[in-house]
Amino acid sequence: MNNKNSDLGFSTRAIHHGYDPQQHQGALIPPIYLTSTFTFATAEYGAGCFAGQEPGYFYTRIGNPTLALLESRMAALENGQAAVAFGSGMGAIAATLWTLLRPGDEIIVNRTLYGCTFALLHHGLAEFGIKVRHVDMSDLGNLRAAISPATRMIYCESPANPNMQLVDIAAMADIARQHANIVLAVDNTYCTPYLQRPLEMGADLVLHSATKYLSGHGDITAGIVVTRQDLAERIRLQGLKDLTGAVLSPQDAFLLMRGIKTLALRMDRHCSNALAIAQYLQTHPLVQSVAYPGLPSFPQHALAARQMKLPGGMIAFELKGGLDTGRRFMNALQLFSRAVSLGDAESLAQHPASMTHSTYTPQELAEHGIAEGLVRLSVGLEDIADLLADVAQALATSAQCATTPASLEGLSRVGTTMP
Ligand code: 3LM
Repeated sequence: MNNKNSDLGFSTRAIHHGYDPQQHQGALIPPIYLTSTFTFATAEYGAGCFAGQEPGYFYTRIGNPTLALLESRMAALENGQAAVAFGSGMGAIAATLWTLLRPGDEIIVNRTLYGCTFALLHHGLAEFGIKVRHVDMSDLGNLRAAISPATRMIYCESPANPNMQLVDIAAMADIARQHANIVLAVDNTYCTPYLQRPLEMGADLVLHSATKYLSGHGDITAGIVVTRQDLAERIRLQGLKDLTGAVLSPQDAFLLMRGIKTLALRMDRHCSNALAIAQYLQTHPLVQSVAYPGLPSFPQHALAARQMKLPGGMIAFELKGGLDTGRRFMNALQLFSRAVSLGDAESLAQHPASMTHSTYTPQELAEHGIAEGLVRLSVGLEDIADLLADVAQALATSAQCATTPASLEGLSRVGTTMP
C-alpha cells in the first residue's frame, strides 16, 4: 500500500506503515530477518558497505530490515524523521546521552525522573565530567535561570515517573530554540505517540521504554529514539554501534510491531480504566492524595488537557497512614499484581521509594518530590468492575489492619461497597 504518512490515520500507520506485502511474497505479516550478519556478493561490495558507499545491510547491530521497519513505523507515529531501536529503554537513553554529551557539557534535567535514568545521570555522566543540574521544570523560570553556555541538553519525562508531574513541552521547546546548541529530549514512555507527540510541540528528540505501552504485553524489553535524521545517524553509529551495543533482537522487534498495531485501542482502554479508578480513589476516606492528570483536582489538569489526548493509564497516590498503609494495601490486592514495569494488559502496583526509585537515597527522594508512601498503579485492560472491586477490597483490608491512629478511625467500615 501507499504509505504517504500524512494522509493516513494513527492506527492505519501503526498497522501498515513501511510494509508492502507484494515485496515479500505476498506475506501479510512482515518476515523476521533473524540473522546477525549479511553476506557480501564480493569483497569490494562489503568494503563499500563499511565505507558507507553501499546501501546494504551488513551486521544487525548496525542495521537489520526488521529493525528498519520498526524504526520507520515509530518515526511515522511520532512524526519524526528517523528512529533508532534498542534492546531496552535504558539502552536508548544511555546511547543518546553518551553520543550527544561530552565532558564539560551540562545537562539540565527535570526534578523527578525514572530511577535508573537518575542513576545513569549521577553514577554515569556525572562521574565522567558531565554536569547534571536538576530543576523543577513545572516553573519555567527555573529552567531559564539554569541555562548556561555549557548547556547542551534539556531532559524530562512528562508525566514524570512516578509522581505524574507534567512539564509544558511547547513552552520548553520555545526556550530551547533560543539556544542554537541545546537539544530538548522528552521521555514519552508514559504517553506513547498516541497520547502525546513532543516532536510536534518542538522537542528535538523523543525516547521510549518500548518495554511498556508500545509493546503492551510484558514479554520483551526494548527502547526507541525518534529524532532528526542527522541526530539519529550519530546515535546509531556512536551510541548504538560502539558505545553501548544495546541492539534490539529482530524477534523482539517483531513482537513490538505486533503490539504497536493495537496501541490506540489499548491506550483508550488503559485511560478509561485509570480515570474510573482515580475518581474512585479520590472519594475514598483512606486516600490522602491522588495524582492523575484526568482529575480536575490535579494541579496541572489544564496543561494535561492541552498537551495530552487522554490522561494516561498511570496513577500515583498516597494513603492516610503513609508507607505502612500503602504496603498493607499492596499486599491485599488480589487482581492487581505486585510488580514493577507498566503498560501491560495486567494491572500492576508497586512502591516507587523501595522499588523503581530505590536508586535515590531517602534524602534524594524527598528533594526530588517522591513521597515515601507513594503507591503507583499501572492500570491494565481488565474489566473495570473487577479492578474497582479489587481496589475497594484492598482499601477496606488495609483500613481494618490500621493501628487506628486518629485519622484512620472509622475507616474499617468504608470502601467495601462498589462506587
Ligand atoms: C518502571 N521503568 O517500572 P527499560 N524511561 C521510563 C521508564 O519508566 C523506564 C525506562 C525509561 C520501569 C521499569 S524498574 C526496575 C522497571 C520513563 C522503565 C527504562 O530499560 O526498557 O526498563 O526502560 O518504572
